Amino acid sequence: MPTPRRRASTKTPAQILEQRLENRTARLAVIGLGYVGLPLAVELAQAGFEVVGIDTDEKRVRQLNRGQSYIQDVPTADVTALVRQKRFTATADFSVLDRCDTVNICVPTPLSKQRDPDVSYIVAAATEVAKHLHPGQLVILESTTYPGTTDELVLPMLAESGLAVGKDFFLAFSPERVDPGNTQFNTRNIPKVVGGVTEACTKAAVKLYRQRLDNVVAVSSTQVAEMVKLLENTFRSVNIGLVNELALMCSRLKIDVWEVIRAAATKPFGFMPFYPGPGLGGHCIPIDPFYLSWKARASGFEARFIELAGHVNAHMPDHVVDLVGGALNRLGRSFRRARVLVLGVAYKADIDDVRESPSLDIMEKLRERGARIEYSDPHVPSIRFAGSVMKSVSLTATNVRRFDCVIIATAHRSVDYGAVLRWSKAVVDTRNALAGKRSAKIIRL
Ligand code: SAJ
Repeated sequence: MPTPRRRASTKTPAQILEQRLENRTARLAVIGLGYVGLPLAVELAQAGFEVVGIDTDEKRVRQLNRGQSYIQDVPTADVTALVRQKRFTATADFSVLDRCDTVNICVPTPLSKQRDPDVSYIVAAATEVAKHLHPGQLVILESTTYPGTTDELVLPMLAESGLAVGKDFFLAFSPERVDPGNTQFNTRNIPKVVGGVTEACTKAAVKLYRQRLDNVVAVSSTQVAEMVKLLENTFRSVNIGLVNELALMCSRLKIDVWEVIRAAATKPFGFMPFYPGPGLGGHCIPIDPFYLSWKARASGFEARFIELAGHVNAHMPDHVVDLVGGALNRLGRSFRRARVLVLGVAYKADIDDVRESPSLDIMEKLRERGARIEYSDPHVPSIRFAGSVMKSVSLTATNVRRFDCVIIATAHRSVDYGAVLRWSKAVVDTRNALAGKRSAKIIRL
């Protein structure tokens, strides 16, 4: 579609952008169409904007342009409708940025093999944005990262254009808070924190989000916005580490840690329950705190809570393996050639995501000890394990009876744990899925 010529204007770039956002004539771009970028692109398109999604994965681009969604929380019907209305298109071609007024960067920020921040995806995206940066453009980084990334890494790349931040273009950070599978909180109703390099940058970013999101919270800088997200997820990691350590203590003191937490949770203020488990999975909690501790260390500060919580959480798979060893011993078995079924490989209940799942750590440790491992997960039909494809075992009496020990590693709500207990010789329950059940076959975390 030919780009309509726009009359020269006496307005400032900020005023032009504000007007285009107000009247929905702004063209918006989202880089990275995963569990963060695609829901955002759909919300903005549903607000009436023309949105172009950019992803380097050509398969995803083709799927989206056929109107298909591959993200659990984004209905295909929504994508189909927006593609049909020409409100949303996908591409792998970054030159579309020449015609876009705003760009949201929603790319992965994993850890490197050395457990340091891997910001290569941010750098790759910012390199493309810099190539196509033009007056009046608003750039917002959403990927979880260490405080200072926006100002120290992205801004210099964009400033090389000679354009002035806060005057010619606008740059901000806004942490993603998407919780995949959460049916109550979604991209539209989760409060959105935004911090710009300058006040004008913050104002422009707030203006964009306020066109669609229910609650936008402006903060004074990109560093504050970056730190907000890291506090949120470090808070979880440290508190999970605390209850995991409490579980290890209670195990030695022969106290039921689950009963302790249940009773403590009756406190109507000043307490928030967290629960012990087989370890820490997912692409946020095991990773984000180490972005903060890395930055702290670079500034000469040792973030001991983060490191200690990481150590405690990373030890939990070993603790579970010890419990399995005890269960097998009581059956007169050793690990060698024992049959063990891992129930639940997703990293948390009722989702299909296995990234960083502690179940996989537990399976690997048991395999190293000579046990014969299989898994069952209604949400995960197959996984790659020990270099080959492993299929989920269907949960039947015949199948469960083949095993010497069953580990409840993720407690999906769709599973009948009473039946699993009846069919099992021994059950290591790491999620209190058998709460209230009394049996010598149960070994609880
Ligand atoms: N876990 C425990 N005990 C707990 C809570 C979690 O062992 O009490 C384990 C889970 O089994 C999982 C890991 O920790 O393996 C992470 O669980 P999570 O509940 O934190 O779920 P995530 O990783 O999906 O975290 C996301 C985060 N969302 C974003 O980063 C945008 C987090 O900030 C949310 O608070 C969290 O979802 C949520 O509340 O569901």
